[in-house]
Amino acid sequence: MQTKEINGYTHIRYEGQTFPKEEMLTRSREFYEFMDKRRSVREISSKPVDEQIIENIIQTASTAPSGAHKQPWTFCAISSSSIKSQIREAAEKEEYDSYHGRMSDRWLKDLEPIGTDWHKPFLEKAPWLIVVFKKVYEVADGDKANNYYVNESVGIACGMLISAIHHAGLVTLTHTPSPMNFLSKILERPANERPFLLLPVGHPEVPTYVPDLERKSLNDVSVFFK
Ligand code: IYR
Repeated sequence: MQTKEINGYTHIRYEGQTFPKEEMLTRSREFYEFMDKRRSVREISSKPVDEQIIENIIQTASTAPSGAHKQPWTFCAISSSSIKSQIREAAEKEEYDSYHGRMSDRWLKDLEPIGTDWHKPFLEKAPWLIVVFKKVYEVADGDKANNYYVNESVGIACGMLISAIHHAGLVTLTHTPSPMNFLSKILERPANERPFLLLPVGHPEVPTYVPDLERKSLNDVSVFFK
C-alpha cells in the first residue's frame, strides 16, 4: 500500500470510487429521487427490527466527518420496553409543558399543519429508540479536553443516521423534547455527554399518513456563482 508521512503520521492512499460522467449524472439524480421519498413518520408500527440492522445504521452514522476526527458522539439504541416507557413518560411531561405555555403562539401555529401535540405514543411503540448524545469533552487521565465543532459533527452524523434508516427501508422522526436532560438520567450517561436528538426507528404503520408538504425548489435554496 502506498503511504506518505505528514508530521510524522502515516497517510494512506485514498482509493475513492469514480464513475463516468453519464453515470455520475444518473447516480446523483437517482439518489436525490430516493432521498426525496424520505418523510418524517410519527405512526411507527411495533413490528420488530433486527438488532443487526440498527448496528449497521449506527456504524454508518459514525462514518461522519467530525472535528479533528474526535467522533464526539454516543448512540444509545433502546429496545427495552421498560426504558422506552420511562422515556415516554418523562418526554410527555416536558412536551405537555411545552405545548401548554413554553412554546409561542407563532410556534404552535407553525406546527398546526404537521399535526403534532404532546402525546408521543411512538416512544413506546417503535421497536427501537436511538438517543444521540454529543460528547462536549473527553476525559483522559482525569483531564478534560474540549472537543471541536461538536454540534456540527453530531448534526452531520444525525443526517447520515437518518439517511441510513431511510436506505434500510425504515422510518424515523427527529424528536426533540425540551429540555431533555431526563435522557441523561434514564440512560445513566456520564457528565461529558449531553442529549442531542431522539429518533424512534421502525416500520411505518399501514396505512400511514404524512402532511402534504412541498419542498423548496432548487432556486429557493441555492445560489450558483459561475
Ligand atoms: N418538540 C415538540 C415540538 C415540535 C417542534 C418542532 I420545530 C417540530 O418540527 C415538531 C414538533 C414535539 O416533538 O412535538
